[in-house]
Amino acid sequence: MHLTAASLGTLPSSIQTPRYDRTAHAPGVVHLGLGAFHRAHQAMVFDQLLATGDTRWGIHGVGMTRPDLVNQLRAQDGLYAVRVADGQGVRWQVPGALWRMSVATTEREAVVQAMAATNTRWVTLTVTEKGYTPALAQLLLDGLRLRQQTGLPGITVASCDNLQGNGHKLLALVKAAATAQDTELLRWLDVQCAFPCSMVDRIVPAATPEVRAAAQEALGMQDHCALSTEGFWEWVIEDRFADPKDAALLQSAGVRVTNDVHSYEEAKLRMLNGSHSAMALMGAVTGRPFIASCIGVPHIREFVHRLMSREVAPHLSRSDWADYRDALIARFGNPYLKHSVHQIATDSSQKIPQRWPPSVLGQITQGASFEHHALAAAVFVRYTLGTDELGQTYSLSDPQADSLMALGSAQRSEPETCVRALLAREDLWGNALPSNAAWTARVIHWHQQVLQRGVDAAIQQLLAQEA
Ligand code: CS2
Repeated sequence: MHLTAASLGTLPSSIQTPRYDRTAHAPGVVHLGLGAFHRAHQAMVFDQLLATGDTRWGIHGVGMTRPDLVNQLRAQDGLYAVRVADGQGVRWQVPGALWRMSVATTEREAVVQAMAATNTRWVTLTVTEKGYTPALAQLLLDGLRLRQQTGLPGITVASCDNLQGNGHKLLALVKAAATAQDTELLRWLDVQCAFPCSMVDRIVPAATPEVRAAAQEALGMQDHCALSTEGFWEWVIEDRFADPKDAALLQSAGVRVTNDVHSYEEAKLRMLNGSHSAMALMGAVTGRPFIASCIGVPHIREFVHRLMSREVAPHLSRSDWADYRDALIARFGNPYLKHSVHQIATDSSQKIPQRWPPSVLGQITQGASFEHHALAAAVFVRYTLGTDELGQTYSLSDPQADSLMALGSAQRSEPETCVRALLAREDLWGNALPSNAAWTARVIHWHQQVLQRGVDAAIQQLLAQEA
């Protein structure tokens, strides 16, 4: 037996399940990007709203590229279990907000129609950093145009990806896809639709066989789509909605609605995601498989603590950063989250620009040390070799994989040339860092240490030097 609407009633009573009717209403939300993150974060917030009797938060989930996942979810009627586990305890929940599913690549018309459906009030997006393409803009524009032509009201379109100013970026992308014939549509977009910026946070590793086995044990049936996450979640969204009444509703479900998303976004991207990328690359090169295995090593833990305290925090507008840092270090150590370093190292070329350069530039402006970021950048260069320090090979999963590996391939024979070539790329470092001689010199220094003595010794040397 596996998890479906029909088998829901036979689950153990300890498992929280949806008690509302999942079939009587059309979805009110179209979500693009049906990965693990959305299903264990926003889908659970919408589940909470549905549980209050507000029927407008059912989701039409769109897998951007993965028909296999959509097929599995369809076979389970959109149901899946989530293990919520940390030092506070372990519980399982089956959220019920996912009502319909489509695949963007093969069922594009269904997605356009869904965005233009009468009941649709929101479009949310978690399509990852590399997903912000003209093709995405065209898809959104086609849906919105159909809505406007049908005379339907505007909607809220909320980007929830790890990009600074994500709402502004999405609106600009959509507008760039418009043609000369779209003047009316653009006016309608400005007046009737809202593109709020938002910051979403919850650590949700990609599903693993281990989690599926734990689900089978807890549920007493198979669940091919089971996920694992932590208790913590945060969603901060700009107070800018097509329907202003949504602000109070979201707040009632624990969402923070504010006009200052920026300070939450920058803190999250540079503290959480910035540390994540540094640890992921260190773990990948030293052969440590998970974030928890990295933060469990005293010198890596100390490195991350100092990276955040000394090089990130001085440039944040969020004043409670010390509590935030300590909470993050505890979250990274959650033993239930087998968060693979190679998963986080995926798409590093798209992630680093948001995560590291703003802090480095802040330190440069203040004449302060950026050694921790320089070492992290050196480890990134080392990572492009595709072989860890134990001699095991791995492949780079990154839209820039070929060019990164080509630049990094000669690093044992010509280390300095390789570092210079990688640091010269403005797509990674922005336009100010590539010409900064001090930054380049320190990354070259740490890269030499990493190659000669290994990542762990380089970290220990840095800690001793900067004590
Ligand atoms: C991670 C994020 O994979 C990554 O790049 O840094 O997915 C991280 O787990 C989330 O942003 C946490 O909210």
